[in-house]
Amino acid sequence: MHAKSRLMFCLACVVLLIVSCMAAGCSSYQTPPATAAPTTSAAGGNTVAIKNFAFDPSSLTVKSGTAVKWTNQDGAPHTIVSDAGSPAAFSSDSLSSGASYSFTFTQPGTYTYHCSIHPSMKGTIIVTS
Ligand SMILES: [Cu+2]
Repeated sequence: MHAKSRLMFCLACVVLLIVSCMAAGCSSYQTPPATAAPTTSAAGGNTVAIKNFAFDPSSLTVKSGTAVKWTNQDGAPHTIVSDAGSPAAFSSDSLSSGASYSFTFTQPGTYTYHCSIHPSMKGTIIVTS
């Protein structure tokens, strides 16, 4: 192909891309997947699901003395490990699919934790008095 016609072909591709993008409203490029949105707890809940490589809800508020239960709904193994600055240390074994782990929070405070296998998985438990 001649260099100039190749350039014209590329330009046509770019124009096509822009037109099709405008027609679609670019919505598919701007809307993040639902699982990426931060989730908050439903009132009274004390369970956290682990699914799609995320803690759901990612932030859970419970009263002091509550046992929070995490259940792995993924096929991949996950752990629940408190961050270094957490008011209390907790650490689960590697949870296989369907396995769960519970920890009772007795001190008010903000507890952040993560999955030691997938450091991008982060969660927070807020304990109120
Ligand atoms: Cu994980």
